[in-house]
Amino acid sequence: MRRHVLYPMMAAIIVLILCATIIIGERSGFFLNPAKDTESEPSDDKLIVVGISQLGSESVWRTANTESIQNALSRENGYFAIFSNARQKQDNQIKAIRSFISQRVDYIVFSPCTEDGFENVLAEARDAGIPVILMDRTVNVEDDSLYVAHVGSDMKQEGIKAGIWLEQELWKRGRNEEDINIVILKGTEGSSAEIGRSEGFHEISKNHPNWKILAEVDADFTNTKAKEEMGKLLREFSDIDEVISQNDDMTFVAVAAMRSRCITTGIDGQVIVVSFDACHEALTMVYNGTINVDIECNPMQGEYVSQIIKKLENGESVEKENSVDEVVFTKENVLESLDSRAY
Ligand code: GYE
Repeated sequence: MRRHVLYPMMAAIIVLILCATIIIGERSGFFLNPAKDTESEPSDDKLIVVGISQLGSESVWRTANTESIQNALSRENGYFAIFSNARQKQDNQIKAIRSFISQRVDYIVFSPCTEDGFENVLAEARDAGIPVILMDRTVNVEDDSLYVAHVGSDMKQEGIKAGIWLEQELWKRGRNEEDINIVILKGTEGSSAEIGRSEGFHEISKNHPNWKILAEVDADFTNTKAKEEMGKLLREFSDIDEVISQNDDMTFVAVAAMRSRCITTGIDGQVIVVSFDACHEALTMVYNGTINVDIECNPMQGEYVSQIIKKLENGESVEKENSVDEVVFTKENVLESLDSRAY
């Protein structure tokens, strides 16, 4: 064959071989950035697979809690997280946990909407050899080997803090002998957050016969339900001295409902307002004086959960109860935390 025919043919064959190599290489992942794969992110089979069953997205607090766990259990940190939002429905949580069990995840992180009703599904997880870590709320089970650890707040302590704050406040105002009419907007009935905060507050209120609890209503930790319930309470009672609202989202609408009826709240107002959670917007209202006190509940629990998983991976033992640090915010101490509050 002549050279002027042979050379172009050889060149074409080489180009074809190169193209085929590139295509095959790309499909097999050979040309993926090797530095990224091997150095900054662990390979898939080294990732710890975690099923996260979050109970819902009902509040600002919950959004912060979800972000915290998703950031902590990221791929860069060595995790493959499967996230499920139960939209405040127990059935959805049970389904999510069953699905994690059938996917044979390594761990389950679970924030239970209510305390009761999870015994069977937790037993299924334990039988499958999958450790369960409770985040935020807890469960009511006879056998506490159904979960390995709980990371969250001491909700009863939070309720006690609210009661003690009120005792001291009424004393300062010289109103400690006076009848004080109280209404309570409760969070989701049967959730450990509602049970603990209610029990804690009652533990203090029972020492004060002059504290008259006019009503305790379930407002589900949501602003929609709280709007409805607060409206009813304001129609029913014209002489409320104090509103205790078990989370900030409910507090916002309670304060707005009172304002729309020309009832003033807070430090110089007619109605004392006690809130829980301490998100940025509520802390701003504490600073402005429209909310008297906010009992902090710390949602940044993801890092603690991750540390527990890493310990279990190393075969180390872990504490069953892991409480997060929390503060009581009033106008006196709120300013120093206001700027840094990210949620
Ligand atoms: O206070 C509330 C949320 O369980 C502590 O749930 C949590 C509570 C929190 O909806 O805002």
